[in-house]
Amino acid sequence: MSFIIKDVDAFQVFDSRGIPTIEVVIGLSGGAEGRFIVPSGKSTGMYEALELRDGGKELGGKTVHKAISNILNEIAPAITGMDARGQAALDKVMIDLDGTPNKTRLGANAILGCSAAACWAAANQEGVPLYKHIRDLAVTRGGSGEIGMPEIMAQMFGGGAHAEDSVDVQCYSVRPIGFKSGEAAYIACLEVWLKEQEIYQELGRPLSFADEGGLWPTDFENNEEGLKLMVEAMKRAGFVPWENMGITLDIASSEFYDEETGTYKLRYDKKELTSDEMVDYLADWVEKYPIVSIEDGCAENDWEGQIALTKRLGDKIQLIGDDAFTTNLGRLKKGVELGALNAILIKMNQIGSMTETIDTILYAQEHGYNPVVSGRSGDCEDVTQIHLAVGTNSYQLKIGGVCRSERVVKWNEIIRIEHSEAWKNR
Ligand code: 2PG
Ligand code: MG
Repeated sequence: MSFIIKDVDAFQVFDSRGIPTIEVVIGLSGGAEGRFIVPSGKSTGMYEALELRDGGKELGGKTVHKAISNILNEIAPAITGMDARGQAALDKVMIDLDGTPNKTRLGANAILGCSAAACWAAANQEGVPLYKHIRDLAVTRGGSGEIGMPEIMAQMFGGGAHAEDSVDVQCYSVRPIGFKSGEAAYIACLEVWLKEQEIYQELGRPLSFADEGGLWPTDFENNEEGLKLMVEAMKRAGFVPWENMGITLDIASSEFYDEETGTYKLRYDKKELTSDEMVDYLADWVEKYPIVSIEDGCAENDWEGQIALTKRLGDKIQLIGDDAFTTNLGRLKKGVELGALNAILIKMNQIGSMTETIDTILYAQEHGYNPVVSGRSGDCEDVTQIHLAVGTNSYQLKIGGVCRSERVVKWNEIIRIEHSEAWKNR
């Protein structure tokens, strides 16, 4: 009975932006422990499960004391005595205890903290890497049991909500194509990154950084300039655009979509575009630049735009839904029915439990939508996303820039896994 949950502890820690979040520690009767720190977004989708914060004066209202008290006083008594290997049963108890569709009573941050900490505890008690335990969980939910190292993308410029008052586009990343390992792909991104900094210095721009570690888009002429700079840096680093290096963009267009007028207000380009014009705007970029993936090209409620975008570009490039799907199975099903987009961003805290996250990944895979596991702008030293991507054989990974500890800890985990005996003998 060594997998029985014995203790649940939770306390406030801080993310990469210095914003409070929750760390949960779960101890099992066999002596193993699992811990997890909940990530947090800035450009959050309106359909995400609720991140419970206190409001009030302390730390801008961002403290998480209520969510922690919910863990200690409600969740802990409900899950103590349960088997940590029974992830689905555990998550169901917490979801039922919350009793709301969007986890608004206990908080998705409280529930996910316990869900993922229990997952780590079970893996640690069993003495296996987390990705193997997640693989086994996925099999119990109907998964094939395949594991795999995801392809990667890495941010070069951070804009939008991650660099206030700069360009509208939130994330300009490079995506290595056809590299033999995660480590080799990461090193390729670093080569481009070095050239990006060299170009910035030649232009006399400061090397300052946005929320996810990419360069701050200082003095960009327009949203398009980031694309030009990326192509230049790729070439200087010796890569061939389209052949072994591509561009991926997170437009995060819900941030500048005006629901009332149904238009996209690209402040930085001084343009106001209808949905169709927004599709044209992006299609024009795809013609001119080695863009292989676009995320949230249209806004979360603009399904017509998503469908038009998919008709126009869906057979050429990857089209990811982040705010559109929010890792929510119901929203993904709607997208599949409508033929909107062809890939889904996966963020555990958008939905709030490991089981629901895994179910959404499996559904995406069954329906030909690439799952792209993602970090958040407020992240930390936690590496769960890497194991989630590997253990579910998710297609791709998006964890922000190549530098800053909360990102590098994840790149290093890829390298660590690839160098492990367990991986070599998989
Ligand atoms: C996104 C994420 C990560 P945030 O929009 O994809 O880049 O940003 O965590 O702020 O929602
Ligand atoms: Mg996004």
